[in-house]
Amino acid sequence: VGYLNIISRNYKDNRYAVPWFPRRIRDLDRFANQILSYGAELDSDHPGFTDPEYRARRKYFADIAYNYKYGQPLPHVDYTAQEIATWGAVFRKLTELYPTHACKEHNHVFPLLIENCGYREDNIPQLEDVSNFLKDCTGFTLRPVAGLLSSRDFLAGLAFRVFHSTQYIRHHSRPLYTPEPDVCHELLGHAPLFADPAFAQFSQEIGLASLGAPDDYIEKLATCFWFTVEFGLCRQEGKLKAFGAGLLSSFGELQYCLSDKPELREFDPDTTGDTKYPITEYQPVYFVANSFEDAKERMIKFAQKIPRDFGVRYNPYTQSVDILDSP
Ligand code: HBI
Ligand code: FE
Repeated sequence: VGYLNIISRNYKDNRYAVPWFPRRIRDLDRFANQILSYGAELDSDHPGFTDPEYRARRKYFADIAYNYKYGQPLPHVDYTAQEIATWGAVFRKLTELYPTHACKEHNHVFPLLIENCGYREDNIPQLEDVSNFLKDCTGFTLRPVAGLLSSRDFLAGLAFRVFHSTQYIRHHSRPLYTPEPDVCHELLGHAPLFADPAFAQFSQEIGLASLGAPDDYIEKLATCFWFTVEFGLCRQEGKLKAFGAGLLSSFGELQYCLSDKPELREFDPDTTGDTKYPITEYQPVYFVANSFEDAKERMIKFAQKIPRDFGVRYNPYTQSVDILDSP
């Protein structure tokens, strides 16, 4: 496919070109220096904005992620007693709700994380241990990230079964609130489900669909990600359960999402992908998936509608993406 020779980063100058995308897992190193905001730059309404000690700590975490390269062991962090206490407060509250509110896959994996990865009220698990555990289960791995990535970059990681994870923790003044992802959100919300084979496949399909896709489709895929991986609900044995990480890491919203207040709709990428959502309050609408397999099948069908003159296939032997002639 000759036109792939002109894949370029300034693709907007060239209407025949395709946005650059990673072809090998090592290529993800390129994202490290294109984060949207460096993890240490806090907004004035951030709970840690006026705390110099917290800001110094955030700089430390941002720097280790910024310098991380594929293949290195994930940086081991000694968390302070105050940071562990914050984790403990979050861990204690959320684990009260999981048996009744979380999907069965999350409840299946959680005890394994306690057993194998140091998930405890008095210990913040190391990314390295969680990543190794996930790798054994589904091939998913974690990569530290210094701040927010663009949707395009963040989704591309999923094509390689790589999840970009923050490593810092929220400010101790408000343990049950965070305006951004933190280690509680990543390890309590996201990590457990990446150990589930069907959920891992579903996530990778979103990632593969995103490679080289036009901007408007990246937006639709990011919205599908939002309403599933972040805020998804599913029906299991006739009961509504939460599987989205934004829900499984929020004591307030995890209860609210299963109450009679929000509106529920069936997950379908065609409509879900075009739904607007607020990012600073509880969701007024949730989408319900029948199962991870069904959600995955729907994502594959949706991906076929993305205008793209080539197909992609992940090659696990080389951890690279093969480009196929028109699908
Ligand atoms: N970047 N580091 C990081 N963490 C996320 O959870 C994240 C991101 N960028 C975009 C994003 N999430 C989503 O909201 C979608 O745009 C994919
Ligand atoms: Fe998240």
